[in-house]
Amino acid sequence: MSEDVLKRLKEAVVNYDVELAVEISKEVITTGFDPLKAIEQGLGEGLKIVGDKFEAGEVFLPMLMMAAQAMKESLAILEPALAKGVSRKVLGKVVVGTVEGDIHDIGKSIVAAMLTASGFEVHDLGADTPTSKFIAKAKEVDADLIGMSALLTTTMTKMSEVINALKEAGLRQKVKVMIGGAPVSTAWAEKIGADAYAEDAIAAVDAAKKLCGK
Ligand code: B1M
Repeated sequence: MSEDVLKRLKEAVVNYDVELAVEISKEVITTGFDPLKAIEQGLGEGLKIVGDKFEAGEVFLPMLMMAAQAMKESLAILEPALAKGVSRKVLGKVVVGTVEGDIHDIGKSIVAAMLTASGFEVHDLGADTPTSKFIAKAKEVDADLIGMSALLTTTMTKMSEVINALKEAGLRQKVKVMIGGAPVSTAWAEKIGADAYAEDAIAAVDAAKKLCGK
């Protein structure tokens, strides 16, 4: 299968064509094309285009939702292929979630899938995760790392709330913190006292390995 699959995946998302995106994703699996490339350079690029159009007022929320649906249904097919070849040795225990008030979960789920595929034990709390849930889960599983995602400028402040709650629980020395998502940055990570910022899923795996001493 040639690189034109990336173009076709991108176009399927841009055209809100859920069925076609799913069909091409199945083709990705059967032909052995790189699933991460399909997600990031195909589907993800399409979603970026629709997001920009949404911001410019050229498309409305229902269309954005259809594009997101195309990405989510395709991810359900592609994600299991990311997990192939997982090493049995657990590199670390990671609690991941999108912060409270934020329902964007596509990027977070890709990061969770890549961490799992790379050998981490991942506890995914989903989207709209209250601060207390991050802390309770970290305690319950004896986590090495908390990974938070935020896609809204209005919700990224929740990340510092989680870090403060970790300090209050006496866990900050033990539990490292990684953040990601479109509005956050290295500068934001430094400002709130997070240990790392990761731009994408590959960077998230690298950062998680460093933070867990691997
Ligand atoms: Co919304 N949305 N959205 N949205 N949406 C954005 C974020 C926005 C930038 C669109 C825009 O205006 N251009 C804008 C935010 C503006 C801002 O705050 N600056 C926005 C808005 C305003 C909203 C609503 C408020 C719209 C409304 O209701 N009026 C609403 C939010 C409701 C809420 O959360 N309370 C809303 C809703 C939605 C949908 C439901 C339609 C849908 C989400 C579906 C879902 O996730 N289940 C949606 C989508 C799809 C988007 C865009 C188009 C795409 C986000 C995405 O999934 N990208 C987005 C525009 C954009 O980002 N360009 C937009 C693909 C994904 C693979 O990338 O999430 O960046 P990303 O993840 C990357 C990296 O960031 C990184 O790795 C991932 C893989 O490479 N990463 C991490 C992410 N998390 C990480 C964690 C890590 C490490 C790395 O460590 C733990």
